Amino acid sequence: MFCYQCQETAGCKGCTACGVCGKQPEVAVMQDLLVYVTKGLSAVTTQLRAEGKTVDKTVNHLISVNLFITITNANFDLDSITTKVTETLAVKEELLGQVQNKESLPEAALWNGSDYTEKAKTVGVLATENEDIRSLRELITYGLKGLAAYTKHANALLNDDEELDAFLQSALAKTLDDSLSVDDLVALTLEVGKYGVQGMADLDAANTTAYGNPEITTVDIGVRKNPAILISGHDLKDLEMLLEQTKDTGVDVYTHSEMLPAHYYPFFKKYPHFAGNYGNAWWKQKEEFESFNGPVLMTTNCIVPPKDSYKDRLWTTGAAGYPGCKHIDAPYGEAKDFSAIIEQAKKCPPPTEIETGSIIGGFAHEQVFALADTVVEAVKSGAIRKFVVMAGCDGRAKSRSYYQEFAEKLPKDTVILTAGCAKYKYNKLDLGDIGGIPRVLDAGQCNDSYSLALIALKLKEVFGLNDVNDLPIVYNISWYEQKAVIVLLALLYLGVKNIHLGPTLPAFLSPNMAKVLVDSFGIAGITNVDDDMRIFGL
Ligand code: FSO
Ligand code: SF4
Repeated sequence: MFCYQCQETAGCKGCTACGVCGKQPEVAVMQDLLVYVTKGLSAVTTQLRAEGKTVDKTVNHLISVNLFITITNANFDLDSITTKVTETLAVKEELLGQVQNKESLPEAALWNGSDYTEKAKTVGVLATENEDIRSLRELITYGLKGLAAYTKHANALLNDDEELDAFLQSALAKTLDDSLSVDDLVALTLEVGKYGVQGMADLDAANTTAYGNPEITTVDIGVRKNPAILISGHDLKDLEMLLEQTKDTGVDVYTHSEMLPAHYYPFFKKYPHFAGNYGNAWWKQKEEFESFNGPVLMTTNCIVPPKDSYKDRLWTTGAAGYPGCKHIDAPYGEAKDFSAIIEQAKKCPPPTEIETGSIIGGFAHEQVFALADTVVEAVKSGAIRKFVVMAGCDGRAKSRSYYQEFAEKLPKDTVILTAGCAKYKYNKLDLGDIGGIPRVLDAGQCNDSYSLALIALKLKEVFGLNDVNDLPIVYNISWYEQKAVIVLLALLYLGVKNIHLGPTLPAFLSPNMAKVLVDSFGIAGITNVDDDMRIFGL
């Protein structure tokens, strides 16, 4: 195996024996094959569109889910990944029969073998020899994986964007095209960012249409006395179904990690048994799932291989999977049957309290726009000197304590704008407020970084600036997996410069490609808190 798609990759170079995430080599190579056949299917759908034919949205959904399955910590289940390879090949063969001109199709579009394991070993990252081309192909593929994850959530809310799917598939196909130069692939990378903005806008529209606009909300982090289910990941439709089915059962529902922002949506406030948020970012789940005592439903990635003590309480749905853990699913638009989880919950003791108090969030675009006068006044008066975007992911690495220290040392006239699970490094600190505006404004999940971009664009308009980089906003972003890659590419597409990215730069950036990002966009790493404070002018 060779995998270097996430920030925790072994030695900042690549996982070769087994994933730091716990991914076994046979799973890693089968994921490589799933990416390969998905690219082959995408080449076929792209050719069909070029020939004027329509592609059914079930095929679009399959492609998005396949990519999502291969995101870090999403799916460790060899059987379900292998089944997806078979399903994808079958769909591809059927569509291939409709293609008139097959001459330009790549090998991946034509391959229909049965020796998956042997083939898988030949189609991984290292199959591309030129390290710059490899770097760009992987950067594009990882960005598309992140985009596919957001697309999948929008699809679950019956929001489809054929233009976006067509782009996603054509871009996937282009990563197989040996005629493309480094310059072509750099241009394609930026185009992926453009569609990243569109994909996050689609998901924002799907979420806010279904559940209303997030609003300032205080979320309880203690526990109640009832047995309960913990729901983690990013899929709000899954949460809605779970809340509906647990109504009047005596079972409470708590959010974990990236599901916390669900509390900010007006729709979910009508459920009295929606009890609060339990725990922290994904990587602390081994302790927290144990002490939660009840079942845990993983709706997306960020599964840590479970301890035996709670493995029988861990359930997956959607793109997530873990061998030995039960999986529940249903086609989009149909209800998933969570009754088995609810029955298990009834037999479990209530959660053990691990903290008390509350946290505040809900500062997505509409809520911040509603406060615009106060915010603008605070900036004009100098009460707020700078905004610091500290969005992205949290992770296991000790070096990430940098972000807590950075938040603690920020001058009192600065405000943190956050989204994603990175927030857990500072959303429980007592950083106070500025004239009633909390110093940590949480917009929501990582995809809600879209809100942070809208807020920046709004401020640019209010202050009559020509360039978003003239705003008093600095970017100190932490990344872990591929959704952060699409968020980064989206910000670059919007023209944001001088983003600092940590705790380490991606291993998949070759020295030349890292130089392109540094020279063209001012991307930089992090050093230490005190020096970085000076570099940021804080
Ligand atoms: Fe965190 Fe995991 Fe949302 Fe990621 S929960 S690390 S960026 O999946 O997706 O922020
Ligand atoms: Fe390694 Fe990250 Fe790939 Fe897991 S996802 S195998 S930790 S690079």
